[in-house]
Amino acid sequence: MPVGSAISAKVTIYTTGYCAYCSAAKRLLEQKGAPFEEIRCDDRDDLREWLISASGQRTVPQIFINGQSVGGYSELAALQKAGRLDPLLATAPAPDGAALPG
Ligand SMILES: N[C@@H](CCC(=O)N[C@@H](CS)C(=O)NCC(=O)O)C(=O)O
Repeated sequence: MPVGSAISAKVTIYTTGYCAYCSAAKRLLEQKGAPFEEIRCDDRDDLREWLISASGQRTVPQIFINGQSVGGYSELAALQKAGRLDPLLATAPAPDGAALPG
C-alpha cells in the first residue's frame, strides 16, 4: 500500500487445509497489511455450494472484499499486478452490507 493509505475493507477468505493457493492468497494479504477473516470450508458442502453460486468458481481460496467476490488467488494477484488491489482495500464496506455465510 502507498504510504498514508489505510486498509478499510472487510476481507473474507474461504479456505481449506493443505491448499497452496490459499496460503499464497493469505501471504499476499498479509504483505499488504490487510486484516482478513478466514473461514474454513473443509467438509462444509453447504459453504462450497454457496461459494460456487457466489463466485462461479469451484476452487479455493475464494476471496471477498466488502462482500464482493474477487475470485481466487490468481485474480487477487492480477488485481495487485494491475494496481487495482490497493483502492479496493482502501474502501470501507457499506454500513448496510450483508454478512457472508460462515
Ligand atoms: N486459479 C485458482 C486455483 C485454485 C486451486 O486450484 N485450488 C485448489 C486447492 S489449492 C482447489 O480448489 N482444488 C479443487 C478442490 O479442492 O475442490 C486460484 O488461483 O485460486
